[in-house]
Amino acid sequence: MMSEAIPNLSAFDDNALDRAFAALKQQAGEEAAALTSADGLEAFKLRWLGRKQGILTEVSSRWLKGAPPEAKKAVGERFKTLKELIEQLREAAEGAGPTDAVLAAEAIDITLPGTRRLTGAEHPITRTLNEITSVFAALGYSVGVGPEVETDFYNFECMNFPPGHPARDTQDTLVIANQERRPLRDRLLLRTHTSPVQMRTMERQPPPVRIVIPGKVHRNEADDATHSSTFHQVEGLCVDTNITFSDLKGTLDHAMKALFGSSVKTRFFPSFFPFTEPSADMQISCIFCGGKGCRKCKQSGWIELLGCGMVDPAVFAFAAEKQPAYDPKKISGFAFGMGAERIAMMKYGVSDIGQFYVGDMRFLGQFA
Ligand code: FA5
Repeated sequence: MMSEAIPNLSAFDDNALDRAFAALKQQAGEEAAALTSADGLEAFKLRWLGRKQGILTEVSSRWLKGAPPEAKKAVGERFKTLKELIEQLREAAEGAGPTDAVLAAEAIDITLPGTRRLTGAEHPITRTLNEITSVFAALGYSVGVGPEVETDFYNFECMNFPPGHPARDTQDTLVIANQERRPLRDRLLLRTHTSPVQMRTMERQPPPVRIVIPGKVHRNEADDATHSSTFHQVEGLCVDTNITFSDLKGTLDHAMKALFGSSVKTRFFPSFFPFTEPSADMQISCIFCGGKGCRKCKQSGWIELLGCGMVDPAVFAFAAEKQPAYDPKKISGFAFGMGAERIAMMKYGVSDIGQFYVGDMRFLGQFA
């Protein structure tokens, strides 16, 4: 087929050569202009540039090689410009992108309704954890994490829970099965609070320590409107020289004002935790009635929010086994722990804790 694409040359003078090459140039230009598809472009390249049977190969072997020696230079120059033209046409066609015909075939109907994408949002518990941690981050606290599957040692023993303490009871703690052959302190359980991360932190670094630890905890409890067997806590620990109960009160009072508004008041009641001495429960003035008394605060004007206290010397003694600088004679500290769900329920007016876990879009969508 290609042999018919170019005629035989009978004369090799300039005029004859100009005419012959001009005819090919015109032909190539017309064919390139008519290209409408990627397939057409491929065919054009094959027809003109194909190595075995392309027209340029044909011109080279029949017109150039077949030329008498005195005409070779004249044919060669014209061949070169023809080749350049074909290359330019190819490049232009390739760079032009899809032609109108291709675009028309691929066009979408913009009048069709689109696919509505749901916008993701932070889960209210995640948001609450972030809000609490950022209040303390602004006070220079760092943020830490610890394992959810914990040993009896970290969850209980080093936190000064005496043997037989009710929280060790399997009624309250979810333990990992088949651990009976291990010593008690190595047995695994689902941590019941974030307090074990206090010890993990102190074992890693000498004082001073200022850290908040958000995390998930588990207890073997029946679910009801205000209790869940899986919930979240934020732990706090501050250890340095001369840390007093006033520092604890000042820090938590500031944090509550940052979380709930500057008019919120705090008060502290004696309480008990094995790992703090003295221990306290902290209450805030009711954020619903401002302290006057309402149904939410059971007419008391106050809402209990967290447990706290000064770190018990017995806890420092465990830390000192790995970090001698935790000498209770030289340093002191306070710790606190709060439930994130309870705070989120208050902040967002949620009356059933279970709403946080069921993944109901009608509930979660309100936080988007
Ligand atoms: C503790 O867990 C202590 N580790 C807190 C602490 C840390 C005290 C450091 C002193 C120093 P408690 O068992 O009270 O304490 O739990 C703390 C908070 O977790 C409670 O105030 C409550 O808000 C939340 N909480 C407890 N049980 C549940 C539950 N079943 N569902 C949802 N929230 C709960």
